[in-house]
Amino acid sequence: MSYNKKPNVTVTRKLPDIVETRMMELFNCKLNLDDKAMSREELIKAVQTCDVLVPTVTDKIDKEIIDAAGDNLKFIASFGTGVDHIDFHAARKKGIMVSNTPDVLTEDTADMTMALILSVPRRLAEGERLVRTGEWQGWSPTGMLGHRIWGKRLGIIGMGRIGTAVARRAKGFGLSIHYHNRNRAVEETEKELEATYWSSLDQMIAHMDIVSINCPHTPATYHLLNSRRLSLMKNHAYVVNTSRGEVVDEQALVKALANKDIAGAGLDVFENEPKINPKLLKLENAVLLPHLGSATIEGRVAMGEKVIINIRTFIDGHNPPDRVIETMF
Ligand code: 8YV
Repeated sequence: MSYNKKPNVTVTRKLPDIVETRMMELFNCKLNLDDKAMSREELIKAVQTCDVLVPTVTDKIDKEIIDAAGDNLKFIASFGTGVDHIDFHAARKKGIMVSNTPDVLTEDTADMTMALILSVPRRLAEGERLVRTGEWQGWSPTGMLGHRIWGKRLGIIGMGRIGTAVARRAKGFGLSIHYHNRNRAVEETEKELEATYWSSLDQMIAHMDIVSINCPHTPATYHLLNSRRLSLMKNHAYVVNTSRGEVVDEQALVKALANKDIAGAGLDVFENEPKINPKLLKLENAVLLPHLGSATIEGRVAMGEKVIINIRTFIDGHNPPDRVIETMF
């Protein structure tokens, strides 16, 4: 596919100014300057008129929307790494290519994962609340005791780019690294991280002090951490999720937290975000963040640059560097 004129590109959300400026120079762009998430009707209208759609995680590009697309829509250049908001198979069937923005948010997301790994056992958010509400009575030898990080076992579910970056950080904090992944990591990585591979997720979960979810949400990982698996965890163990809410059965997690079947959870993502299970809001042993994993200006500009490169290569008739392929699911 090669375009003689500037392609019509619809961007569904407000992107950093520098990204939008460059996109306006290169493409015939429809931007969303007031950043109000587009309704289904608006999305359908958009796919009927644009050549390229740039959605984000907040747009559900399902089969119905893809089927409504005009013949001109040939490329969905998503702003983000996860592509679970797009029905990839419906797109492929219609000859629409999909790309994402991997790599550039790896370190930021790993930082936020590490922040949650530290925050939950050390009761950071609880402590902050105590100070802000004026209820802090001063230091005491037994006040607000948490649990030590150093020497504990971290089990990483999904040892891809982000999982590996989490492991590198965690090793520096004295955690021993354990992981479960579809494929075993290369020997070099295992050696560097002194990582132990568990082919059985159930076995790994049962032995960990902290479990971090770093796998993508796919049909195979939906509710991977369900009530059965949560019940295998130790009572003193913590769950951290910076991937997608759907990987955890949130109802089951809330129950496990409320019953103290597990000790706590650090969540940056939720099953029905931005709606949060009200029971979760009441739990002191949960640290809750508003999907901040990749929220750095550097990261978001780099994601925008990737979107631009993917669109440019596509309209020049080449394979976009971050083309999403079947085997990712
Ligand atoms: C992004 C993310 O900000 O890239 C991802 O998969 O989860 C986020 O950090 C978001 O997806 C942007 O669309």
